[in-house]
Amino acid sequence: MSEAIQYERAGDIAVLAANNPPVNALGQAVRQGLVDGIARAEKEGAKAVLIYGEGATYFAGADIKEFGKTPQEPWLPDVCARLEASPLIVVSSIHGTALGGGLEVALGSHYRIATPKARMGLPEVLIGVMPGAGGTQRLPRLIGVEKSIEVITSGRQIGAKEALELGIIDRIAEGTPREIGLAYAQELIDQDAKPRPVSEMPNPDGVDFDAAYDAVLKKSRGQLSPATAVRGVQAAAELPFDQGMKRERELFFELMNTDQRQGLIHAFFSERAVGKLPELKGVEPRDVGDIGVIGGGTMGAGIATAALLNGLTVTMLEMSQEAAEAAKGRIAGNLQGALKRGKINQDQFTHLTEAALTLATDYGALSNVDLVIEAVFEDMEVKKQVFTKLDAVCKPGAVLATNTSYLNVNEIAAITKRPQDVIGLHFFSPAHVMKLLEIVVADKTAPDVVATGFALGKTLKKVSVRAGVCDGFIGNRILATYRTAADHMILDGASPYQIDDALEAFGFAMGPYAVSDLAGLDIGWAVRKRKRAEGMDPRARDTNYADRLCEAGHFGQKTGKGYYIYEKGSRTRTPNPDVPELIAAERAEKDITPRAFTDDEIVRRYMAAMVNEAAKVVGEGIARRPLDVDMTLLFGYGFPRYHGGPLKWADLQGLPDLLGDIKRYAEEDDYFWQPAPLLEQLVAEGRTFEDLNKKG
Ligand code: T1G
Repeated sequence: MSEAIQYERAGDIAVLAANNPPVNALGQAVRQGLVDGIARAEKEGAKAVLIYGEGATYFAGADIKEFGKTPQEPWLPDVCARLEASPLIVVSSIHGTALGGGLEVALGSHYRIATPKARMGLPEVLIGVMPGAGGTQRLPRLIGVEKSIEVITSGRQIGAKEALELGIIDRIAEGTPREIGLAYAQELIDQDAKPRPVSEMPNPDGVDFDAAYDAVLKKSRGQLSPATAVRGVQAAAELPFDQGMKRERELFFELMNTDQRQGLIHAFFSERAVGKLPELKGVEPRDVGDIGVIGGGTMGAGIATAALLNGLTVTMLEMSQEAAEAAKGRIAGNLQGALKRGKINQDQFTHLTEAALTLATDYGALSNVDLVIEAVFEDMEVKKQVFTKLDAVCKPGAVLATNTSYLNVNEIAAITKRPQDVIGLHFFSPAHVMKLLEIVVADKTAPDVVATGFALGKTLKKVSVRAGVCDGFIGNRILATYRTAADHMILDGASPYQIDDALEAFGFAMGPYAVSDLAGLDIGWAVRKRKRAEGMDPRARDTNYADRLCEAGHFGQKTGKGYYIYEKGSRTRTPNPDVPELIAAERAEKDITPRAFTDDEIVRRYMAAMVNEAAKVVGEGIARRPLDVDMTLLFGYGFPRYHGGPLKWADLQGLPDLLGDIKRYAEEDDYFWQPAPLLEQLVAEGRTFEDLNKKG
């Protein structure tokens, strides 16, 4: 018997306890242990078998680390079938999260009991596959086709109460999974209960599966797995069980062999790896309980909201009582959202806005906070004034953070007597919603201050990425480049609307011009003016047609007009007819004869610019690893998760072809298209960005 499944007898009940931390993933040893365990129970003449998980959870699914490797027997569908075919009463007792293959093992059992806090689901579509061990065949027999389609294509977790109501489980009981499992198994024995194979239940009624498939595909923005899973559920309605299992397996392996599965698995593991930096091993973060936020505008109020929602107390410092009250209003407005969604109740809302939040207009109020985040106007002089005051009033050891999105954190740190306590914490708007947090480490930032940044990010449930100091850090620096590539395509003949459509077909929720309308065209306008004032390289291709829009007061959604026109109060967009004229005028002014672009070329150029700049960011050490860039683009810039991130996408495309594209584009513009040294090195050495991730 493998130690991954521990076998013991409790009277007439054989107990199979999973012991494969941290999540009892169904690796080969666990699968073998279940098969050996059921055989031994039958041989010994037990009357029932109890299966449960030691530690944090029942089985949390197949072992994703085995994906892409040669599958080893016993295969999970066969394990589930073996349990189900047993003449003994097979009981699963669920706690923690029974997910994917874990729930499928439970569905292969005859009876299912759960603790009140147990959660379960079939999240396989979220990692690019679909249930592959009978989930699409057994679940519909238990809860029907429509509910199964919703559960499987959403991949959501279901609480024990809902699972009981749906009929996924038979019982909820307080106690350890072992206690409640043994009691339930004994009760079943006493009742002379019989095995109850789900596979012998009748086919569930069907629905219009083509309509269901189309609806799911439309919602998935190009991701294949949810819609493919619908076809698996269809087999449950239309085929005998064994044929349905074969159909499920076919569809499962179709998805297993897709780039999207590789992208989504990369995202899954990278999201967990990105916060693990070798240099932070063993470095203790400083305690943070009370924080100060300076500046209660959109960003500051969002940061304060995130902190309040995650158990921190906040002192909001503004220039005047009136401004502080306005900031409180913004915070209360944000918290109303959480109240409406049921994330907090009325008492918690009152506590957060009245007790956990303090308003102040004097820096002295910050003398005892553990960490301060300034979110004042993006101007170096203003930031320096703020940090000079913080340096004077904050207690020794307080962490002084700036939320700047591009200013030089070294320069800010240098104004203080404690540069080791200064760090950048770059939140993304809205700060209480967006998961990305760039932790910008200046030259003198102390390691335990970096660790404190990551600990704060964890408290705020952010995906934190370490960034070095440069203009735009990781995300905004790369954004500036791929956005410029799009602008160049417009000057050369593409339309902003074709570009938006092409990139939305690639998987972005919004194309770059729709995003600009959402963020406000005045932001890009300010950046263009700043770069012109700083002096641009004469080889850089500047563009001014959008300046004309801004000069006319058209800033996008907030003014109702930008690249698109927005009917009052609605988000639906129609192209602004003025824009093509402005573009044509600029092309004429620059003597450019426009040419046609295919959607493929648009995507290829846009992504080549993104990958090339990302390779520079990694090569210069601004980002620690390629996966750090991937997570930045996924969690801060709406990059399609099923591509895994720009550098995972690049690996999947093949770096030599991408470098070839860049060199070809450089023949037209060798200033913008300078191949990244790291990309050239990897191609020369026949290596991938993934090889660098493994180095860590
Ligand atoms: N396989 C391998 N490792 C896993 C794993 C899994 N299924 N789930 C988690 N880990 C690792 C994770 O990488 C991390 O490792 C550690 O466990 C703690 O995870 C046939 C084919 C269970 C809700 O998709 O949703 O079954 O970083 O940090 O926040 O139909 O992990 O410590 O080295 O996330 O408490 C379906 C995925 C698989 C569940 C726990 N199952 N996991 O969250 O901890 S496909 C899933 C989760 C399948 C069958 C198909 C979460 C969690 P490290 P963690 P957590």
